[in-house]
Amino acid sequence: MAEKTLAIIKPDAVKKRVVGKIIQRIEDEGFEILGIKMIHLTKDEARKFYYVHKDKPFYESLTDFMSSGPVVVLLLEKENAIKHWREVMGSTDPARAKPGTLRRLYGFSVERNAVHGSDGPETAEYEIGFFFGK
Ligand code: DAT
Ligand code: MG
Repeated sequence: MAEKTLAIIKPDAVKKRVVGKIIQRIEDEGFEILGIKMIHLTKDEARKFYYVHKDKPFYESLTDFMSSGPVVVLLLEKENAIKHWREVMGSTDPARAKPGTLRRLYGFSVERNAVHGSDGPETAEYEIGFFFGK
């Protein structure tokens, strides 16, 4: 069954000029791009998007980073899109991510890790609605 997920190319990857490489990988992995846009999140929007992490010690730093420059948000569709996209991204910490994964290739640190992906069906629904509406 086709499933949707939300991907973000984070400010560090945009600054590194690897947007094209990441989008090429998305297509090579068989995802259909149903929506794509570049936006610069405000601090408040970043806070809202990462609300589930509001009590974490890295919340302020993370939302500063995510509002520090433009990001590219993508609505992706594919069989098992959520799990597949998380596999392509790799572990949260680029140093621990498997070779060939996007975070290993382009991430810099646990915080500046190049890409985001929804972690489950409910999160995907919330995150897709957040950027693309219903
Ligand atoms: P993921 O993005 O792999 O789903 P997460 O949902 O646990 O990871 O965290 C969201 C983001 O928050 C993550 O991409 C980077 C940042 N983050 C997570 N753990 C962190 C930590 N220990 N220190 C700094 N930033 C962290
Ligand atoms: Mg997460």
